[in-house]
Amino acid sequence: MLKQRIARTALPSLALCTAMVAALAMASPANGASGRSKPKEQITMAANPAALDIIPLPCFSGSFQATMTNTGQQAQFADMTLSAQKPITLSRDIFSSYLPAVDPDQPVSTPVEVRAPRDTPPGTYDVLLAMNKQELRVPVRVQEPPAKGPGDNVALGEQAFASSAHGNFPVCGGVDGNKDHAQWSTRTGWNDATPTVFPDSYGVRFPTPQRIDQVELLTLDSASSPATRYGVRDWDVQVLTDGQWQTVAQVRGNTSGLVTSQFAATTAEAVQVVIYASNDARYSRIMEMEVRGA
Ligand SMILES: [Ca+2]
Repeated sequence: MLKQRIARTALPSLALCTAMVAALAMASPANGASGRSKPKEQITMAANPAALDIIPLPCFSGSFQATMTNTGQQAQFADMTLSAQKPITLSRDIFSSYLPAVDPDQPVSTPVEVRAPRDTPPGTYDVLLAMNKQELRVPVRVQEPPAKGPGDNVALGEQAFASSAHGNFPVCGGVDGNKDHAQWSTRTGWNDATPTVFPDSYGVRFPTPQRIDQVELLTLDSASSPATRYGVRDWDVQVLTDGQWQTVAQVRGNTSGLVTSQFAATTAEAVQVVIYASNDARYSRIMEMEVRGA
């Protein structure tokens, strides 16, 4: 069921400052009986957040939760189609679910990742959620990318990689610009997934070779989880030049939350740290890695 074509009806402007917006679908009664029929199909669509800001770099994707809720009196299957204005891309283009008719209503949600390729012009792009004859617009505001000139952090938002990544600690967390140790475990840092097994490695690849001479490594150092107990202890800093990794700095016996390694300026395609030990001998934890050049 629900295979009818999506009608692209014009939407009234929506108040988008709230955390949730919803559009109501109510199909016509199955027959023309006047005033007696209960609505058979009554499904709401929602997006949370209702609008999002993203930066056109590989590690700065955004996401929202797409939700369908059956507020009617009959269980049904529903198909939500998702589309995006080019060049924005989405992690899925359809969301299908069985929607029970229960009281209280039972929303069914799925995460949708939103990406803007590098060099996407700043501006507002539409993501559209459609179902039956209703449509919900999710504005995606593409921001200016951060400056990457001399002295700037050239790792910010670029493609991070790691030997492994623990569930809630994605590789992008170490290059997202968030250095608030109190927010550790909110996807703002990287943690490996091989407890007690070393070495681990974590790095970032540049879109074009960068002239660099400094790596700042912030390891976990919060009030409850100080670097002396949970930070990384021993690592090498390596740069990738002409496809070969070279060690340019070494750190041993660290107990600090921030270590700056400086080295002779070199042109690198990527930078990584190879971690040999942490202070709890279990996990490698990086809050942020910053890379700079003169
Ligand atoms: Ca971070």
